[in-house]
Amino acid sequence: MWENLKRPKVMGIVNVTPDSFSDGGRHDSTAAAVAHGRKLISDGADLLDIGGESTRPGAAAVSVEAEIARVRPVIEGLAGADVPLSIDTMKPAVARAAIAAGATIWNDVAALTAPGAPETAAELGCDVVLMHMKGEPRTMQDDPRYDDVVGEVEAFLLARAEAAMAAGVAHDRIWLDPGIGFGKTVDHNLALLAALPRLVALGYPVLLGASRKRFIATLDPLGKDADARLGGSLAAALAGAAAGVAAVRVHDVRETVQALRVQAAIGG
Ligand code: 8Y7
Repeated sequence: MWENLKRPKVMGIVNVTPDSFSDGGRHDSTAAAVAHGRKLISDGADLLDIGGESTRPGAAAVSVEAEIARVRPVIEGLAGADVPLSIDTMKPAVARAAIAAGATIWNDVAALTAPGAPETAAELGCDVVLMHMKGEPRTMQDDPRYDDVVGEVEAFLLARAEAAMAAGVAHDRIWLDPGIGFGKTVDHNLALLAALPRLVALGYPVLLGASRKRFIATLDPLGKDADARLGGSLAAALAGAAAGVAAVRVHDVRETVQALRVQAAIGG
């Protein structure tokens, strides 16, 4: 029946950066982030991804201490809620603190390339999302080039999965993510979205993050503002679902859950 058809899980995004919630101090931003997370759960989120460091091109670097101070109270505040929590960080020390506070997934846009990261992931015993990024956040959008974007992303992700397993991370804890928008032109992003079935066929759960990303505005100039990209975000999520991705990382949880439910019901 259509009540429990298979569809990707929906991972709701909870940003805990000082600019993401109008903020009169740390208590305010913690409370706002926890409230936002609870709202996303009531909207149907299956998972929450909590991040304290902006990966936007040009964003300021955050120290380990500052990043932990941002995310730990939010994870503690949401740990009682009944969905798995993911920590979005490139730093092993932040992942360690987040897992201790109740997170169970490490979402690493640097795919465990920081020193000691694979060993830390193995020791923590958490799930890990290995995402492809070309370059580093500050400069990654300065004329990114590939000979074969799909082949290079696939080879990178498989090599990072091998590195994780060599350090002791179990195969079934590893997720792969093509990293839409991370060192990619619109054509690179579109090639990767079209190649999702090939990434899914690698045998790891695939996470897709296309929500509100800038390529949508390239395809639809009226989507200049990030909050005017819902239609494109839903189109990408539905394409991911059709390709068999395990989860989609989104801002608009309610709308995404509804779209995925209808798509699954049509598919039977
Ligand atoms: C992704 C992500 C971001 C993504 C994974 C944004 C933290 C940029 N995008 N993590 N993070 N995949 N795994 O626009 O695509 O949300 S931040």
